[in-house]
Amino acid sequence: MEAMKKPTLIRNIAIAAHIDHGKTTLSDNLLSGAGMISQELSGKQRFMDFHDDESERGITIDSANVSMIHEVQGTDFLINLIDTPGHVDFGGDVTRAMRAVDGAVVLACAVEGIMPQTETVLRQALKEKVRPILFINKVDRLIKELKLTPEMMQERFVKIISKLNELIVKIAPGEYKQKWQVNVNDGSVCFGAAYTNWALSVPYMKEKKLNFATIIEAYEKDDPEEIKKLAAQAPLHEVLLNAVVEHMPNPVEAQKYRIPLIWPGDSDSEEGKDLATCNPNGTLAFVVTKITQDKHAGEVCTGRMFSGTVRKGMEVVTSGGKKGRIQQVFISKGPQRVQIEEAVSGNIIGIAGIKEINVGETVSVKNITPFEDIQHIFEPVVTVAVEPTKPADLPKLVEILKVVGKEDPSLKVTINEETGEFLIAGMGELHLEVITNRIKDEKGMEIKVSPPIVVYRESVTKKSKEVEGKSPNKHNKFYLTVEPLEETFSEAISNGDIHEGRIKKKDRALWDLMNEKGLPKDEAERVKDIYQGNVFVDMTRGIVALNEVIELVLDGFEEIIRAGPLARESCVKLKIKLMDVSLHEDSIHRGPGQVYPAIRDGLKQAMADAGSVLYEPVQIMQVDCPQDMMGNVNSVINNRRGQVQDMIMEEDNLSVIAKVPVAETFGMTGDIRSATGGKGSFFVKSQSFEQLPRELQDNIIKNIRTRKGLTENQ
Ligand SMILES: Nc1nc2c(ncn2[C@@H]2O[C@H](COP(=O)(O)OP(=O)(O)OP(=O)(O)O)[C@@H](O)[C@H]2O)c(=O)[nH]1
Ligand SMILES: [Mg+2]
Repeated sequence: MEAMKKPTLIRNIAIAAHIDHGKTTLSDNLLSGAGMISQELSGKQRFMDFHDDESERGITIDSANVSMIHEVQGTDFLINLIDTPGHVDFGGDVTRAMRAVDGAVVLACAVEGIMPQTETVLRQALKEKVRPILFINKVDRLIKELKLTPEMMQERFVKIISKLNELIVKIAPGEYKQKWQVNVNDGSVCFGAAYTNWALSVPYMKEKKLNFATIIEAYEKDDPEEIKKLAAQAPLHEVLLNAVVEHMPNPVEAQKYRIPLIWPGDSDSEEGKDLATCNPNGTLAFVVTKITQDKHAGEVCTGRMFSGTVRKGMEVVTSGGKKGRIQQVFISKGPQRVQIEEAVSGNIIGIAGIKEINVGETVSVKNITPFEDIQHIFEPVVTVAVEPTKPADLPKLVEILKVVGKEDPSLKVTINEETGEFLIAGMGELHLEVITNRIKDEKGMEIKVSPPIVVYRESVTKKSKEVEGKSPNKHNKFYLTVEPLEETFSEAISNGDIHEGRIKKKDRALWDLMNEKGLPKDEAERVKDIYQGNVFVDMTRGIVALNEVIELVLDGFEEIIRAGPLARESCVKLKIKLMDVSLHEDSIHRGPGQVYPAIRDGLKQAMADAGSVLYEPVQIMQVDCPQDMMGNVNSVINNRRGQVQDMIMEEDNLSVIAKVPVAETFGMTGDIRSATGGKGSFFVKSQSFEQLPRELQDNIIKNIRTRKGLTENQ
């Protein structure tokens, strides 16, 4: 494994696509090409879907990684590959995988083309400056099922390629809109059939004198031996991995432009230079992108080495402030792990021995600026309550939930103080079903699970008057206003252009950016905190001793954001301005016990005056079905408070684009199936929060408050 020691010989890639487009089949076949699983079994064995529930359901739930060697003209390259899930409920795993890689092979099924989740995974890749190339899969179906001629096949490819390129223009940052266009002539587009193990690209066809007719002929003979011959002439692994080596950046090239995006530290510092050059002799920097529990090794962290060398026995610190010693260093081969002595920058590896670490954290030998948090596209909006069947099992359940929450950072686990139930929030019904089943089957714990409910958000509709928040001793007064945050600014926070956190330094560049994103200039210069999509601005001047209490003020602000006044759901899109303050002269009388309640009181009043409202999660979804089923599909949507936004007809297929509140989507899979005689399916395109219809608000607030056991004044 010489290539492992030379970053320029490494390529780190993710396989990403819409559900069922063939990612795992393709990954399996790349492995068999590298001699790691038998040729006969690949495509059928599902080596990369090694969890029991994955093979039972036939879908990928966890991303899995594997390292393999690929030779190009006498040089061995190391390919570290991550197979990612396609179902939107497991999209968090895709986002996290993108931190570890520099390139993504985006698959598109030749029949279905670019689907909603294709756009989402592309977005996830480009957000981390991960370069996409395209693989058009299931080409056999164009020949066998649709009986297309070579010309028609080409037409279809052109359509898929242009659609992807349009999306790249739309989503990619700046210069990459053009630089990262995929092109059939240079080989950054390949096509084939993962299932039968062949692939082609235009350069490869020229080199080997193959054309579309060759493929069609092979299929027309209707003899499996002919397809095997085709696979021998144009082996999938050779064609695709050649393209990967040629078009994907190696870690040294990639880190030059990725580090400024994902690492906020000083680029002129020693560490900054090590990271930008992927220096194997530099300061250690390893970012955790996945944590799994292993019976023998304990907690295993998989992640990306961005600089330095990690060795067995090394003493390290995490960005969470924990110390540990590296007990093992691994490379992964799907379910197996192979221990190695050391690994240099540029690799994707596993390490064991550090406890109390979370996904996203940075591991080093000293305190260095940690990497940016990994920003997820969707938030967990569906919740179930769980409790042990036997009350005596409660402590064990607490331990299990800790592990579950760590292995899957897309989950949010909280406890309902009133009822003692645990609330698990996840991305959707399927996500929670998988997680609660794993608690039962894999962790061996009997639990009762409630039906799913959605989470809400609190916000305001207009600007409040200036209100006075008074401390219990009446000596400290805070004058506040609250109003809806500028939409453009809110977007800039959610897409990561503006980072969250408290702002202590004078930072002209940041002020300008905030102004450009929609905050008035005088406010931008006075922002003190950006928290969960809300902004706190200090408009006061020259208040003596305010700097001594400002951290407490911000604590109070964040507390209200986490649990708003209407129903203790978290707040979004608020701009809170501190207009004036009067403080007790003696610091003893302006401690946390005085400041917190004053801020809470002020914000509650201000929000009530600003017309507080509840937001509910809504999904934009695409329902695909035959055209004559339009009426049936529309009535399922209408019965669920949904609105049809668009209908696209293509050949015999109809795609209905609709907006449906998440609270109304439970059980929808079954309804669509029966409304379409099994021929329809739906996919989530995007998700956001929208104001709940007024007429539902009072009732829903009442229900949430009862569920949470809140009294009138809480
Ligand atoms: N006809 C045909 N079927 C294929 C091809 N590649 C994969 N499939 C089939 O498509 C289905 C989905 O394949 P997977 O590899 O599990 O797809 P995936 O993208 O990993 O699915 P998720 O991870 O759940 O999103 C399986 O039934 C495969 O056998 C192909 O080239 N041609
Ligand atoms: Mg899969």
